[in-house]
Amino acid sequence: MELRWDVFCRVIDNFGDIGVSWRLARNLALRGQHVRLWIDDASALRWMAPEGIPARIEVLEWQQSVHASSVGDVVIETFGCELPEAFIARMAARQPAPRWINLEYLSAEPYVERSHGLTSPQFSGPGQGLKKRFFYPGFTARTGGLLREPGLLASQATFDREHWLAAQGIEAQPGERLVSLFAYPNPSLPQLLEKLAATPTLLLACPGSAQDALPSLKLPEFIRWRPLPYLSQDDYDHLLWACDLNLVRGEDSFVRAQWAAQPMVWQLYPQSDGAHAHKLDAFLDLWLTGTAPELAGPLRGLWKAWNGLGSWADLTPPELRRMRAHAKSWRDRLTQQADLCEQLLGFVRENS
Ligand code: TRH
Repeated sequence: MELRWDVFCRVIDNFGDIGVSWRLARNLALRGQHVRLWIDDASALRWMAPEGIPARIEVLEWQQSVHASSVGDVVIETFGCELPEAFIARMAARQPAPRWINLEYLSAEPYVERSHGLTSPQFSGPGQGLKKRFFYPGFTARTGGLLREPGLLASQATFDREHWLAAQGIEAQPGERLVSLFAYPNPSLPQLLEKLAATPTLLLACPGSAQDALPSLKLPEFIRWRPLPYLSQDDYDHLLWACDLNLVRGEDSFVRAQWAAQPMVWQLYPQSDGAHAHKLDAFLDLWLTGTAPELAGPLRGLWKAWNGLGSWADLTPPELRRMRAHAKSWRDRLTQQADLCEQLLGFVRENS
């Protein structure tokens, strides 16, 4: 089924909005779908997608959607970005009506399973008569799953780590492990470095707060670091595959670290009402279900401490070998689940 999709994205801050929308557009195009991505600030695509815009995708100015002469078969509103009223009015006038889907934020909290697939009929306003459906990504069978390209695992299996690292000019010394760091400003960076220092480490810092903070920190003896430029989305994946430990943040890099199946630590976007603490606990509870307490305890401790929600004192980071085994079994479990685009296509078919 070849459909026309209108995906709307508003960049609020950081790169998650555009990162997820772009990945969604690419995933749909890979499955033969046609996508118009309406976005208010596409500037990050210059580094996220330096290879250019693939066939079947158009990237368009958000404002132009007001004058669009047609509406696709499916309209995706990412993260409740509120479509322009003029576009909604065109949606309401279209015969048959387009399927209208709100793609929500990723969480492992219980409300996700309860809310996934719910419908909100529009009783008034320009969209009167339309139905908006809520689509929640997630980690369990009763959610919408996670974005994963069809060939992802096959590309991982043939990835040449040494070749990729050499091409980036990244050279680890013998015995040194590689750690990627993509983070929000985090006062715990010195404590993290202390904990990492037990093993010689080359820290690869992504642009942003880590690169800003590191030059003024006194590094423990066994830690070296180097800044990375913004990588394309594909090369950011390669970085995650190449590293022995990945510190990731937000939403999309967090998902990509799970596909990478390497040890990881997640930093959540801190919210003033503390909502991120519940979100973290919900994920840890699910992720660590059935994990031996000797691994689960230190992992939980490390993740909480990195998020400012637990103490660094007496914390011994778990062995990477054990973290890796856990990461692989979690990845294998996730791959049993239909990916987000497969589920989205099914959802659209069901609701036709
Ligand atoms: O940038 P983020 O912090 O975005 C976040 C999340 O969307 C979060 O849910 C939201 O509440 C908050 O913003 C406001 O982290 P995230 O989601 O990992 O997005 C980063 C994107 O950037 C992702 O698609 C990966 C991509 N990326 C690259 O392509 N190259 C790079 O070099 C780096 C560092 C990232």
